Amino acid sequence: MWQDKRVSVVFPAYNEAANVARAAEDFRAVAAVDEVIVVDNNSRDATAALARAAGARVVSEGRQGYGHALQRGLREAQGDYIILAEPDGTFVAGDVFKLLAYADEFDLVLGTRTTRELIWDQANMGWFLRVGNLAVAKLLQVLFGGPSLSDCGCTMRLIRRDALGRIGRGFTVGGSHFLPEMVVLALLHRLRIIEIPINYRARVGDSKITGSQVTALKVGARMIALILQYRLRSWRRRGRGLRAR
Ligand SMILES: Nc1nc2c(ncn2[C@@H]2O[C@H](COP(=O)(O)OP(=O)(O)OP(=O)(O)O)[C@@H](O)[C@H]2O)c(=O)[nH]1
Ligand SMILES: [Mg+2]
Repeated sequence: MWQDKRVSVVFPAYNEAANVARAAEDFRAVAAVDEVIVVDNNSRDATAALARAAGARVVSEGRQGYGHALQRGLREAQGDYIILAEPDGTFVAGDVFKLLAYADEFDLVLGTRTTRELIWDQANMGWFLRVGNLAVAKLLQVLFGGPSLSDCGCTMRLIRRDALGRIGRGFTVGGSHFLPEMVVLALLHRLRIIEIPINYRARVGDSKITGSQVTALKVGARMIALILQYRLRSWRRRGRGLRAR
C-alpha cells in the first residue's frame, strides 16, 4: 500500500528464467508493493514455475507479443496504481518509489532510461539506442503537444486505475511497439503525464527486442508509423468536427 492505495507490479515475461525469481523477490520486498504479476507469454523455459515459487501471481497469455502480455497484465492487476516493469534485471525495484512520488498528481508517470547519469555500465543503452529513443519521444512530444519526453520505449511506468479505465479500450498494439500507443491515447484523452529519470542496468538473460540493431530499427519504424497514423487520424476527425480520439 502507498498512501491507502494498492500497488500492483506487472512483468511481461517470455523466457526470462534467468532472472524472473530475483526480480519478483526484489519487487515484492518493496514495502509499498501489494502484488507482483508475471504474465507468462508462452515461455519454453521455467519462467512460470520460478516466478510462482518466488511469490508472484502468474497468468498465462497465449497471444504472443510484448503488447499482448502488457495488456493482459493491466487487465489482471488489482491495484489502484499499476506499475509496469520487466523481470530482466534492467530495472531497480527501489525506483518504484520515484514513480509513486508523482502518482497523486499525475495519471501516467513514465520512466526514462536516457538520463546518462543513471545508465549503468554494460546497460544496453549505447549512443544508437539512446538517440533513437530520444528522437521518437520528441516526435511524439511535438506532434501531440505533450510534456517533455525523452524515451519512447521504457517499460517502467505507473498508471492509475481510473486513467487505465479511460484509455484501456483503445489499445490495439499486441507487438513490441505498444508503449507509444499508451502515451498517445493518454495525450488524446488529456491525461496528466510526467516523465522522470530512472536507473537502467545491464540485462540478465537473452534480449528479445533491442538486443539486435535490426530489430530495434524495425520497432522504431513501427513506433513512428503508429504515431503518425494516430496524428493524421485525429486531425482528420477534428476536421470533420468529431471529438479528438
Ligand atoms: N519481445 C518479446 N518480449 C516479450 C514477449 N512477451 C513478453 N515479453 C517480455 O517483454 C520484455 C521486453 O523484452 P526485452 O527482450 O527485455 O527487450 P528490451 O527491454 O527492449 O531490451 P533488453 O532488455 O536490452 O533485452 C521482457 O520482459 C520480455 O520477457 C514477446 O512475445 N516478445
Ligand atoms: Mg528488457
